[in-house]
Amino acid sequence: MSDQQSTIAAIATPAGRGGVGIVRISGPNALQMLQQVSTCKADMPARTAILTRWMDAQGEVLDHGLALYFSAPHSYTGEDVVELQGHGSPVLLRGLLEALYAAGCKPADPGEFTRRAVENGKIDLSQAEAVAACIDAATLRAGKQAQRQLEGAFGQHIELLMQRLTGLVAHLEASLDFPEDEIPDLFFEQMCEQMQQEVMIPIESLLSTAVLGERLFDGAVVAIVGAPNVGKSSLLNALCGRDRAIVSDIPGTTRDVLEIDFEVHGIPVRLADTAGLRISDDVIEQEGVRRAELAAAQADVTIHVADASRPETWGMAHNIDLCVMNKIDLQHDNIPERFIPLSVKKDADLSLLRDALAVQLGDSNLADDGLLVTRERHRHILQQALAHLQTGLAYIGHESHMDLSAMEWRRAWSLLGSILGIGDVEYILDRVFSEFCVGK
Ligand SMILES: Nc1nc2c(ncn2[C@@H]2O[C@H](COP(=O)(O)OP(=O)(O)O)[C@@H](O)[C@H]2O)c(=O)[nH]1
Ligand SMILES: [Mg+2]
Repeated sequence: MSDQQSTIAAIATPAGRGGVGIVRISGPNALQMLQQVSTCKADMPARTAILTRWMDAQGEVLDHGLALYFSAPHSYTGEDVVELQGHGSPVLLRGLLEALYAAGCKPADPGEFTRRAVENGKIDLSQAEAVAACIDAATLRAGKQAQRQLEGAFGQHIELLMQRLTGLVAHLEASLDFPEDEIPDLFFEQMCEQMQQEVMIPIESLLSTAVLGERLFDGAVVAIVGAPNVGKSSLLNALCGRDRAIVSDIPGTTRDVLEIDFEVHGIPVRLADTAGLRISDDVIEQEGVRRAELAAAQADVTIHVADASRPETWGMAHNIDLCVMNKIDLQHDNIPERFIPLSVKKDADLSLLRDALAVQLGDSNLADDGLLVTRERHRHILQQALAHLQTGLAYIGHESHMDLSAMEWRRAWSLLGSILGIGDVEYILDRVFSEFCVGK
């Protein structure tokens, strides 16, 4: 539990210089702290921007700018909150922070503002995680998904499943008090059917989005492999739209693994170009080949590039996810179906390859994202909850085991609740907020 009696302060804007820098204060004495360090008066109105000056502990002016006051509970944290917006000078912001500490503020822990928002019931834990996800999002698509979760859509869906589960558990528990022959034959059958349709299938369909959802935020590593001189480096340059890798007609040009970040349909991808796979006497090239093989083994997706004019480059010993037949400008007959045909040099239309890559990365529905499971934490919980629901289902109808069903289902309910931060979740909060930045 964060110590909510204290008033905390932190710089909310990123480290370094910038146009504007913001210091945030939250807690019961926020307004008093503001008065101590600035020219603001005690009757400062809430939700109004006031131009003010703030001073260091010796009374010397540090900066001037806007003061905003949000009175509890109508604020981000649910407590009294003050924001001071001054110049984005790291030294002056630091000076203000020191003045606030001298006045009695405590330094905020990473994510403490958001943690207080959760503890005060302003947002649920999945929304708090979405705050971090939205800040960390590497692509616009990921950012939009984080926004959706921040607005509460994911949490509301979980809440709905919990409500249905509560209804079913209550129904089952009520039946435990009746003698068996008074319960209609279809009662348990219908209950199982309802449990599956209304709770388990929705959880399964949520889980089916996890590969894409997690990739959207964690990214994926894609390795390009193949024989020397087939056009691997040309493909990397074309895919990322920059002239990054050296392209030449001399086999064995690429030796180190060259990595570049780009995105495919809004999924962050680290693309690795590698040395051409062949037997070589050159020790440096041998090392390049070893690294290429390692990169392929570690990648989430491997793209094998072959040269249409050289059939000896078409075969591949490794586990390959996608096959590209390059240089079809030179030769385009008898190309096996598993290859995506293209010519990087002559007509670099990479849309087919991009789409195929997106599918490999879990993006089978290129239209609307809807709700996605974007965190390992959520996926684990949903998997566990589903397992308990299944176990509970198996006990149903066995007279002596019915209370076990209810127990399993209640366990699933608590698990779902831990997604939202409901229940005894102190350790979960500690873990979730340890990943936050200070000032958020
Ligand atoms: N004709 C033709 N040549 C290509 C094509 N793509 C790449 N090349 C040429 O093939 C040679 C090897 O390319 P590079 O990208 O360095 O291959 P890597 O060794 O697999 O990385 C270079 O001379 C490229 O210009 C293509 O689609 N058609
Ligand atoms: Mg190369």
